[in-house]
Amino acid sequence: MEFTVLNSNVTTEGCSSDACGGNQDQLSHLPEEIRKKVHNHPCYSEEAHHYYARMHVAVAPACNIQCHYCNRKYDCANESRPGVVSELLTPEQAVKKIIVVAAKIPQMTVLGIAGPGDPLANPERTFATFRALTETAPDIKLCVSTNGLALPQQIDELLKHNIDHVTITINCIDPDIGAKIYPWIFWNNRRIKGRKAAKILIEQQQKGLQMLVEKGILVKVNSVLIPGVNDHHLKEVSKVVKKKGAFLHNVMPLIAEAEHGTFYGVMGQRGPTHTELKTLQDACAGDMNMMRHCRQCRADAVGMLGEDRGDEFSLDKIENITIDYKTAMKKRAAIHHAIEEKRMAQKQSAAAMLTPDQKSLMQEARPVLFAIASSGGGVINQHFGHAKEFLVYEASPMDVRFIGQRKVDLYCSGSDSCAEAESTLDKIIRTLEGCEAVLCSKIGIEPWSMLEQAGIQPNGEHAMEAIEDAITSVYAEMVEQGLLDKTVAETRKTA
Ligand code: CLF
Ligand code: SF4
Repeated sequence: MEFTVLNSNVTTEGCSSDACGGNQDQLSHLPEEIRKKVHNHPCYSEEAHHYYARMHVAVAPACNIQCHYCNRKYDCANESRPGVVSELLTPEQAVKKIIVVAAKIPQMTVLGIAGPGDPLANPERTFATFRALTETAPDIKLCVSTNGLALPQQIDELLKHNIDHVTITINCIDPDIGAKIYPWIFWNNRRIKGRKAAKILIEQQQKGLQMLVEKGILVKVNSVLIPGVNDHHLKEVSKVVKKKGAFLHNVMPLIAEAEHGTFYGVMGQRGPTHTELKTLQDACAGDMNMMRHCRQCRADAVGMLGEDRGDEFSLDKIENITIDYKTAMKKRAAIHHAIEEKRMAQKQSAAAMLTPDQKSLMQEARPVLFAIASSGGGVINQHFGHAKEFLVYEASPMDVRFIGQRKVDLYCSGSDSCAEAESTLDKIIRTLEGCEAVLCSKIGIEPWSMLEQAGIQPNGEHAMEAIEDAITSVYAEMVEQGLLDKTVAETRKTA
């Protein structure tokens, strides 16, 4: 499965390179055919994730390897939030659920199978689901995420289902490092352990990657950053997979909590800090396109990245719903068309908003990090107190670019919890370290003054504006007001 972990302490952030793969404009150099494949895939295009949703169906319970960060009895600790996959589905149940979700959440463009085990270790269930969907819902993109062990043998079957996107989790290319991550694999009806097991897994992953690339399938490589185990090795992994034609690399933080019952959790293996993750992502970005907006989804996630609407679509809730999918498909197409028009409108260059004087002033300005409260649509549309995460952008004289997201506890979760709000706010302020402004649709007086004291400027004046446009105008104001003459540390000191 794809490694998706919830870790409130660690977030992905930090692209400062032109190579950052998620941004649609940065994909503009790609051939039209490839851009078509990624333009509405919320994982392969950073811009698309503001507009389009994905869903996973948990049809694949078994796994053919063991990772030290996984305990599927506690859900897969690196695949999802703590808690179990709510429902394991048969392919028939999965297809019914997908059709209902596609009709009710028309911006859902991609169906992924990512667990809770490995999709290709459950080929009958995985391919039965894909087969049925190819026939009934041809407008939904199909996506699969695998550890790669069974990949080479399954490529022909994958090709039959018109799958354009495959994720392989590759944590190493060195069997000695692999032996510290994978205690065993199940291969040719035998359990194989240690270095030998890691060597087979690595060979299969690399072979599968090459075969997919040869067939024109876009491959994303996920890597779990495990400090002290593969942290110094992942840059090399990035280089090698890029050379072999991987489209995107997604370096994700290890989550290892003792309560998950994973080997690493129990042994006290820590996950990376913000800085360690960012440093490695930046280092890898020199070699290839990096994904920065991964939300480490559950294996049964439904909705926009970062949200999970799975509860709304449990089997008991959809049991009596009947969908005429041909009609639903027409409505979906119309809604996608409207989304594309909105995207085009928002694409107008933010830089074009600036006067020549502002542009000249900004030439020498230092970069600034902005935290954005947005619930989607590429606009600033969320109350500070309702944000579960903040999108972090870096504004510089060159451009405005997305660099990651930071998860936070809800500041405002109802009147009963106000006593806790202050400490939650302290935590949020710590999480927003390095950001100099927060743009949101609204914000209360209390958080406003605490943010100001911490040297972070709150701003609620750009509600419903496109994120990049709002950042550009606030950045220009900061330059004009001389606020950037000081360093971030000096600003904090005087606040
Ligand atoms: Fe799912 Fe993965 Fe396909 Fe996306 S998720 S199978 S590529 S449709 Fe996306 Fe979720 Fe990160 Fe995965 S944000 S965990 S990268
Ligand atoms: Fe768990 Fe298997 Fe996924 Fe590893 S590949 S994280 S063992 S389900």
